[in-house]
Amino acid sequence: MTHALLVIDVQNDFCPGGALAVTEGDQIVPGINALMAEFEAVILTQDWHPAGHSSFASTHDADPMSMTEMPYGPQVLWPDHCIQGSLGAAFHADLTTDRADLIIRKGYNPAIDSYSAFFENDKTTPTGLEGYLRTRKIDKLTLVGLATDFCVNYSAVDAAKLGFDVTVNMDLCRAIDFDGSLDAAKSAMQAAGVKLT
Ligand code: VGL
Ligand code: ZN
Repeated sequence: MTHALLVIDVQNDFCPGGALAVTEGDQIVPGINALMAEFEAVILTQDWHPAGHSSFASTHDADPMSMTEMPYGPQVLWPDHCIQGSLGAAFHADLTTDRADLIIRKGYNPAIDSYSAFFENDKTTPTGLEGYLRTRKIDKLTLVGLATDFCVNYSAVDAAKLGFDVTVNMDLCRAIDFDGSLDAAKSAMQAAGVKLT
């Protein structure tokens, strides 16, 4: 089996001081860097939204963390975050990016959010990551990063549904944990056959 490490959204806006800060989001960085040596491939994802993105509360004159209905289903409205080219969208300064074979960006479609590294939130528009992994014969994935209950969860569940052997290293993830989202995410990942360690 060819085993890749998939590092989800370790970006300034998800770390303390950022626009959508995840508690202790920065504390996982040294452990992720150390883990990279154990994998045949390292892939990083980067949340990458245009200004005025449809997932931003400000775009709808709504309160951050409120819900809206999109053509593809319910959507949390977030504070503006990870705007293309901004410092908030940059990787945490201590994250080792040199080991990355691929950096995959997501959330660039103005009308559709993309939590998963595989499909946008309409669950049909692909990011291209599946094809990349299959053509490189990568069949096993370990996921780490931010946030456990959103982008890690959606990526892990999609990967399992696509037939990859998927593990989430929970020690090297941190959650937003909003409205029961962390418990729901753990259940969803387990139901999809994702191993949580
Ligand atoms: C994420 C909310 C909005 C994440 C990205 O990386 O988990 N969460 N955009
Ligand atoms: Zn986002």
